[in-house]
Amino acid sequence: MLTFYFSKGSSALAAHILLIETGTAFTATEISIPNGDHRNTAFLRRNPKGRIPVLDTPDGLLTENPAILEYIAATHPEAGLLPKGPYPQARARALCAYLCATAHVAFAHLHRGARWASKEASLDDMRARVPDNLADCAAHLETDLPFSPGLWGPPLPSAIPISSSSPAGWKAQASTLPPTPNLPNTAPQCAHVRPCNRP
Ligand SMILES: N[C@@H](CCC(=O)N[C@@H](CS)C(=O)NCC(=O)O)C(=O)O
Repeated sequence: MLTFYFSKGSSALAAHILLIETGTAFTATEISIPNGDHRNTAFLRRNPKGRIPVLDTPDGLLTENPAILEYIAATHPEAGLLPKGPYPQARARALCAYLCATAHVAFAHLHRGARWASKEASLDDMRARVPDNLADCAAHLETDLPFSPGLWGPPLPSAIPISSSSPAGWKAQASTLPPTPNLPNTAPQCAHVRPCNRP
């Protein structure tokens, strides 16, 4: 039995969706980021990084969205979540890496700037850049990355783009984003293709 640690409205949604869609037996434990549960001693013992999501597997703990998503894909080959062949697989990993290491970090500059700077003026400056940086990410995802059936599961890899980059964050910035008809950038838009992806 797996245990999945999540916070509502966080990037944990992507893995949560895949756990449900693959019919995995798991227990979900809420660690509320708004309530500060991710900084509690008990949770920090589990994940000293103090981040969500965490997946407790029979082999040990897993952190980092791309690793957790790939673990679910690898343990459910019948679900066809990871495409076949080195190049399609590398493209799928490129998508997850971009969301995790670029888009998510761009959004983190809104509320987590203190990780990188301490002067109030620097924090203000970082916050001010968030809409443009997220718009760049959305435009890049819209045009350059593959959103085809078969990439992280049919009919759309919806769980990955909207969730690994924090649906709440994208939604908060939605008015500043360029039109992205190929990129389902809010949870409600994806609800019809991935029914468990409801806010
Ligand atoms: N690189 C990590 C990032 C995880 C992460 O930053 N998660 C956010 C929630 S979306 C979090 O735990 N935030 C709490 C904090 O930054 O203190 C991943 O992809 O899993």
